[in-house]
Amino acid sequence: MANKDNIFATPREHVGDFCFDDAVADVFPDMINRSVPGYQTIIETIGELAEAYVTPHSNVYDLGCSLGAASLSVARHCPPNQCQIQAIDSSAAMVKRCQRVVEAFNLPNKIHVCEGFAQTAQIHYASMVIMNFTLQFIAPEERSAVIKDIYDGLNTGGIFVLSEKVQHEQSAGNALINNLHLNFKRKNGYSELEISQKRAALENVMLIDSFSTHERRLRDIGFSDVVMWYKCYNFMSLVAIK
Ligand code: GEK
Repeated sequence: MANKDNIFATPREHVGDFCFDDAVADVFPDMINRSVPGYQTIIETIGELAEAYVTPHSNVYDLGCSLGAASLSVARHCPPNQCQIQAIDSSAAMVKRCQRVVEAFNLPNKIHVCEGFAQTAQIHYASMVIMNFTLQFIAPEERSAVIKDIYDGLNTGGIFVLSEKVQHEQSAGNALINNLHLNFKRKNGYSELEISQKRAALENVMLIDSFSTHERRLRDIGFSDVVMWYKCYNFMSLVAIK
């Protein structure tokens, strides 16, 4: 059973910035499943997209892989030895655990786990690049350059899967989707204290864009199509096709 996320359950005098340290990595599966609506659907669908788009002998990149859920889904959905999967994360705590998870399975496709930043990942001969809730942690002014490097490293016909928390552009609609998400967290057992302390911790760390900002950026960089295949409350997942 996954370790329960109690990180923000006790009152703190000062709530510092959120970071992906050992404490977070230890409870991460519970945290993400109770916080992101449809997380398992997104992970499963990433595997289905890999089945359709990953070409023989190509590379797949999972930037901000955490414990490797998306990489594992790709590895299991593709035919044996179809691709090389590069799972990259900037958190040493995540990388250490991800390596252990990957070693625990006899996978049909190889996953290389390494510590590094999405901003400096060397993307080449890729048929699929995944950023599953990672871009939102990268400084807004760096986002276009990261996506341009992804675009350049993708083969024609390759896909970029981008999942993000988003904001609605009008305040009434934004309040509506935020409230639905708050109810989702309450129903999953988070207290008001946990919700408010986590919100404070993420305030300076997770800066979210709207769907139209994401779509414009992807199209400006050159992607030929941008498909929103998943949306629930303030969470969405896009596929951008080169
Ligand atoms: C999943 N994709 O389970 N470069 C690389 N990694 C980064 C960077 C960066 N610049 N900044 C943050 N990270 C996963 C879930 S979690 C989403 C992704 C969440 C890493 C960070 O260390 C963390 O592991 C991950 O991005 C974000 O499908 O917690 O909301």
